[in-house]
Parts: sequence; C-alpha cells; structure tokens
Amino acid sequence: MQVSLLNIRKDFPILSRTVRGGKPLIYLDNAATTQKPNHVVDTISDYYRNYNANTHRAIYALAEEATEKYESVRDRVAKFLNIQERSHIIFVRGTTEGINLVAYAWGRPNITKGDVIVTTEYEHHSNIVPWQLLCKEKGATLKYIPIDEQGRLMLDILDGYIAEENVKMVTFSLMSNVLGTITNAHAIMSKCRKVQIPTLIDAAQAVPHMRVDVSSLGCDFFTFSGHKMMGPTGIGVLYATQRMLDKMSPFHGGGDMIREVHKQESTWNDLPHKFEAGTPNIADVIGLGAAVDYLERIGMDNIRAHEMELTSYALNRMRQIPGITIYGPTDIKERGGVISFNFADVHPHDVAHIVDEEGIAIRSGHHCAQVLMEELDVAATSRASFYVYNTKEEVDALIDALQKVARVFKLE
Ligand code: 7TS
Repeated sequence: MQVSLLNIRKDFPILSRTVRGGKPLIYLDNAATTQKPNHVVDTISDYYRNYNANTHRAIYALAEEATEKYESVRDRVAKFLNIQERSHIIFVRGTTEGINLVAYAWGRPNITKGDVIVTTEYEHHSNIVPWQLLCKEKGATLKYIPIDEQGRLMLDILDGYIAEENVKMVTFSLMSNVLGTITNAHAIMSKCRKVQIPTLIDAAQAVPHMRVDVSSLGCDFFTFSGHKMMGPTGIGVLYATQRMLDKMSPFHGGGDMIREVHKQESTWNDLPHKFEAGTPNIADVIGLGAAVDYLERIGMDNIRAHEMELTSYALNRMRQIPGITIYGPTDIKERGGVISFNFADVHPHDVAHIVDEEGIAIRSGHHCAQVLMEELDVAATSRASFYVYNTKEEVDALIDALQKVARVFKLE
C-alpha cells in the first residue's frame, strides 16, 4: 500500500487510547460506525466557532459563507461518486432516512395493490421494514432474492420474479453488513433496465470502502450514511434520478422546501430543496465534506486494497481456529472487510465479552438482519469489521483472543 498506515493512524487520536485497564483499543466494529479523523472533527468545530449561521435564508456575510460551504459539499459528493446532476443529491439523516424517504415520497404515490417489491435476504432492517410498511398500506407484496450457501444472491430467482411482470421496485445493498458479500450490482441493474424497473441501492457498507461510480451503475436511487465513512453521525445522502424525482411527492413539509404557501395550498421549491425541509444539519454536512476529502486523499482503491489484504489474512488465520464457523463468500474478490462467525454453541455475546477483555471491540448480535439470521439458522453471530486504519498486528491480537475463546470453551 502506498499510503502510510502510521500517518493515517496519527489522524485518529482515539486509536491511541487504552481501555479495560490499560489495553490498547483495537477497534473492529467499523460496519457499525467508523472513527473520525482530526480533519473531520476540526472542520465541524470550525463551522460552530467561526461561521455558524443558518443556510439559504439571509444575505449577510456569515450566512453566505455557511450556505456556500454547505452547498459545496453537494458538488464534492457528486464528484466523489460520479453523479452528473448536483441537484439530485438530497441530504438526509442517513441510509435509514434515505430509504424511508423513497418508500414514502415515491412509494406512496406509485405503488398499488398487487404490485411487487423485491429485496434480498441479506438486507439490513432499514431496507426491509420501510417496504413492509408500504406493502401493508397498499396491498403490495414483498419478495426476497435468496442467498446460496456462500451468502451470494441467487439472481436467477430475480428473473422469475421479473417474468411475472408486476415488480415495481428492486432494492439491494451493495455490500452485506453481516456476510461482507459484494453484490453483483451490474447484473441486477441490467436485468431491471431491460424492463424499466426502478432500483434502489443501499450503499451504506460500500461507499466507505471502495470506489463506487453511480453513473455507471445506472440505478434510480442510491443512499448511504456519513458516519460509516469517517464522517459525523446524523448525516447521509440520497441520490435520485430525474425520472423518479418527477414522480415523487414531498416527504416533510415546512420551511425551505416551499416556493409559495397560501392558506389552503402550497407550491414546492426547486430540487433538491423540495426534499430538505427545515434547517438542515449544516455542521454535519460540512463534516461529511471533510470526510470525502480525507477519503479521496487516501484513495478509495488504496482503502479497498488494504482491506482485502487484511481480510484475507484474517480469514486464513481464523480458519485454523478450532470450532469456528465463518459465514460469507470464500473468494476475497466477492467480499469486503466484514467477517461474521460463530463458535459451535457458544453465545456470540460471550465471545464478544472475552475479546473485549483484551481491549478488542467487535459486535455480537443479529446486526439488524434477522431475516438473514433465520436463513443462516442462528440467533446471532460475532462480527469483526475492518477499516483502512486497522493493522495486521490488530488482526493477530483478535486471533489470539479467539484462540482463548476456543480454549475457554474447550473446542476441538
Ligand atoms: N444498510 C446497511 C447495509 C447497514 O449496514 C446499515 C447500518 C444501515 C443500512 C443503516 O444505516 P444508518 O446509518 O441509517 O443506521 N449497519 C449497522 C451495522 O451493521 N451495525 O450497526 C449498524
């Protein structure tokens, strides 16, 4: 890797702290949220300290500066993801709000009784529950693309759904937050494009870890969260195409999203403001811009290369541990830096607890993917997830801790 890992780690003071009586923190829960570099934290505090003002309203200097900085993030996000039209980028609270916005503002006017919405068995709850709510209200049906034994989508099933002709939306995550599977998005997109089915991509786990080109994907909706890519919490992005935006009603009503308001009716502001009601999350949009700049400086291809190296090293070592079951694809090219695993009958919380005693943060639970847990026939898994600031030495420490789990529970 060309980028110096040591230099990157220096940008994250939290990575030098200790926990549990002096153990160096080893943070391996990056699929839940990532740590923030100084550049992001400083950029946010610079806004509050030096040019705090509301956006899009006043003409004084401070307000102009805040508006300009806020709007410049739209341009940087557009460039980062190769999106042609900046006004198609809507700032939302995160992936969850992005999907809910689509299910509400697009779904309610466009879905009717008998329609079918297709999602996948490895979705996060945020790409299942909003569609369940919509289907229940409209009398539509939610169908699932199943996974094979390596946790990859069985796309021939999608062909069968599409052949039935009433599919009105296909939605999927670009990378599973549990299995790490990278979805073959181009294959899904080409199936859907042929018959003009709208598509939504949940890119919460993909945008932080690899180069993503939204124009080449050609999806109708695309959403992700800032906090999983070194940015602040409470901010994310929803991108939508013009053909979808034309068919959408407002999501929230209030200030900034209107052109004119009269006693009985109102007209709507231009895009994207029509979908950004109220005072936006100005500081965190600006913080997201700083995260994009930081990631671009490291280079998305370098991040992906580092995570592939780390994940393949971790997988090879983990496979030697007695009693372990590892989920997801075996080919490193088909997976990101997320490894879910179980130890025979040991509860994942016990695993996470033993690992935590060594200062290592991993997650245990259903990971907001209970449909997937049912398919795997488990209640929960343990999960380690990496980012560009993690090291081989940290993986070694994880392996030592997992070997301790095997010893404690006398696994062969
Ligand atoms: N989609 C995927 C694929 C996710 O992994 C997550 C969060 C979300 C959507 C929701 O994102 P939010 O920012 O709106 O909350 N995933 C996880 C996780 O794996 N552990 O904690 C949160």
